[in-house]
Amino acid sequence: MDRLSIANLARVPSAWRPVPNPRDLSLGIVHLGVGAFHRAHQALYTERAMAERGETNWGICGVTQRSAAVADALVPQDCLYSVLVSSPVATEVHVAGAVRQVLFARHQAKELLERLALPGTAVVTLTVTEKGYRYNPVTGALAEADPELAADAGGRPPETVLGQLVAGIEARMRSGGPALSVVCCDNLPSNGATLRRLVEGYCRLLPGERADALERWISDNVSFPATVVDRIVPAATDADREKAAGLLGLDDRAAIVTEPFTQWVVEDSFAGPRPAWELAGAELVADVAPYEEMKLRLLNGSHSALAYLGALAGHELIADAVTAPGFAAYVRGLMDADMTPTLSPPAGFDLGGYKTALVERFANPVLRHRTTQVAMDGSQKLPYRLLAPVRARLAAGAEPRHACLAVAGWMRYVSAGESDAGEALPLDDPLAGRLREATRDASTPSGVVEALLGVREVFPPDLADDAVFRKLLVDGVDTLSRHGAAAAVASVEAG
Ligand code: CS2
Repeated sequence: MDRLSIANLARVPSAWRPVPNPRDLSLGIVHLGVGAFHRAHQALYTERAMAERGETNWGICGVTQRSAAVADALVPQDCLYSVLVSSPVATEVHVAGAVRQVLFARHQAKELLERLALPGTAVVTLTVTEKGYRYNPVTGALAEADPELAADAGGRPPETVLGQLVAGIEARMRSGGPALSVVCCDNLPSNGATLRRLVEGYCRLLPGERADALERWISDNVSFPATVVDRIVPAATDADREKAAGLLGLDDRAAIVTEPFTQWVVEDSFAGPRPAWELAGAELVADVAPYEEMKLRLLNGSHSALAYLGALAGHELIADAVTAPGFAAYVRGLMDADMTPTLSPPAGFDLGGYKTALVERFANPVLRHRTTQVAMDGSQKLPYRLLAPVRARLAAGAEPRHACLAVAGWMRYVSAGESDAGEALPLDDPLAGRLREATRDASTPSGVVEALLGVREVFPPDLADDAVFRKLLVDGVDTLSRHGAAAAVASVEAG
């Protein structure tokens, strides 16, 4: 079968083809972390914004950090890829065309720095996952002792995201380049301010004079708008690629499947020009805060709960977990009892409708979103998704039983390493070694809880010392180990 490419685009039905024509685009955005999420989210908003405004200057240079796989899939097909927007009843196809170049940072560090310095590059966006920022998720501070950051600051061609970003900004400063907007599109609390702080922290790892000049230039010329992003985009599978090939009549090694829902709330604080994303459905607002906790706690917090408890109960997919007996009621209980009292949603917002829609989104069977994919990097995700609301509820004198069962689910997932039926569960986490080591000799529920509460990058001391929290966790791990996750979920609901 022929490969998807610009030359073969004419064979794709015209309604599915990208607008504007990819041939006409020049590069205006550098995106760090050109994975499935970016390609099904910001890249589509950008393409649509150009179409609405009749602009052609926002083509995207996508950067892949750790593996060349994305570049190997995209480059031979002129960076085109299809997005299959799938609900249980229909699939819409779009061949996306805004990504115009893909760089593999490890091998093309020089090209990346040059691209970041070019005056035509006005916006940098990032989706590098929580761990890509090399920070402490409890304090929000840069992991200053990280050897990779030190190696980048020492002058090797940068391999970390912060190293690449700051080296690019420095090249831009030296060449007298214009202002730059750096837009974090990862699920981090206050992601704009957080990224600014991390960038400043990284600058301070550089020799004194360079650090001072850079910090000044950044403060005068670089803005870090905050954003809230939302769209469920599972890692693509062979079945997805086969489906795309069947629809397109062309081989597409970079096809992705996503859900119809999409949301992007962007703080309108850009240092220079930007695509007219609002014409593509993004909400440009003065403050994203009211949207942020709602999304991170209700969607991502529930997602993590379903991932750990669902994987323990033997469910491969999030959709299987949420449709298993008791799980939807448990997730709704988690949202209503433990999350909602901690939120300040935008005025007039239909929170009940949002929560109902979330359970429906999780249940979309076409997505094939694996519980073990969402379970990845729990040490980075738990603090903002589950522990922050738990802390707020404890401070209000409540007993957040649902959320604590989810945290206990993570503890059981980490310490048992297998599901209730004895199937191995992968521990894919930057702290995996520490977590395994901490729980190796823990043989009782209280031993497991004690060992993991001692991991300071996950649990701040005041939370680890909270007696109510501890008791709920020990009860949770005990029930999970004796009766399994399905029974534990049912029992928390029964109260
Ligand atoms: C998920 C998110 O993998 C995960 O941790 O919770 O990627 C989630 O699908 C997105 O944030 C949805 O917007």
